[in-house]
Amino acid sequence: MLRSAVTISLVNEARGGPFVFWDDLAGGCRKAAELGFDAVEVFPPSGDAVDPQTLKKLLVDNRLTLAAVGTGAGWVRGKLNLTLPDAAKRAEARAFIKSIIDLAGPLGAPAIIGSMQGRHSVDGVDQQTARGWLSEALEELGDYARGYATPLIYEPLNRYETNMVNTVEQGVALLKSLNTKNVLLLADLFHMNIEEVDTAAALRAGRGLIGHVHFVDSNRRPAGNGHIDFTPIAAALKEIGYDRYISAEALPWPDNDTAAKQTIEAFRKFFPR
Ligand code: LER
Ligand code: MN
Repeated sequence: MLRSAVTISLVNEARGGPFVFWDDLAGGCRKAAELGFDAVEVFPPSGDAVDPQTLKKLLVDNRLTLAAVGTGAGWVRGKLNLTLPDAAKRAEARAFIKSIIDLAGPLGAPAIIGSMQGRHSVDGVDQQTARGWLSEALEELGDYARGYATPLIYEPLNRYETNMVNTVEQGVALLKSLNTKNVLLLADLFHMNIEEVDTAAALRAGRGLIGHVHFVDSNRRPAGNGHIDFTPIAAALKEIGYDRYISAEALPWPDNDTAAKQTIEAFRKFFPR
């Protein structure tokens, strides 16, 4: 069954970013439940910044599940990523992601690697070398997540945020080159609107390898406030049998509560049960 989720950021340095709720984990969970969301997606400052028992209690009390946990704070706070030239920094980046997997995994949720993939052709690291380091990290972290019976989610980003993987097609090629089968792709409709020729066709081409969806409009406002046509996208997700989360990673526009409300209404319109 497709499930709705909404993002909660706890990262001060990410202010201005595309997260619906901010700072208050308990308040975000309560509002998510009130509006009828199935789940929350959490963006924490680090793996140990959120007490697992507190998070578990908030989920149980609000009858929510945990959709995913983002690792992006490793980059925005710690300037860590998986393709930095310094081996010690790359190792720190992997340890950071493992700490997020250790938080999310026991609650049945995957960690997401987005900005932690870094970029090639900066600081003297060529494309092939960066690709090798990224692949090695995905192998190790994908196997690590398997210990919790959760996938690892890898996110293609638009060209202004990375030059590693920008499209679903490139993501599929990367995943197919790995030995681990425990890494799945994140289809972020904002990034796809910039990079894909045809978002619905790209989703169909990702059949079997799409593990998470970021539900958002062309301008990163909540779905319904930009120019993305969600009808063919919803049809493509149905056609490929996608049955995981549709998660609102969108700007809190015009404000947090309205963004959440608009998103759950759009979810119900485009993904009726
Ligand atoms: C994270 O999910 C994402 O989409 C990135 O654009 C954040 O930098
Ligand atoms: Mn995203």
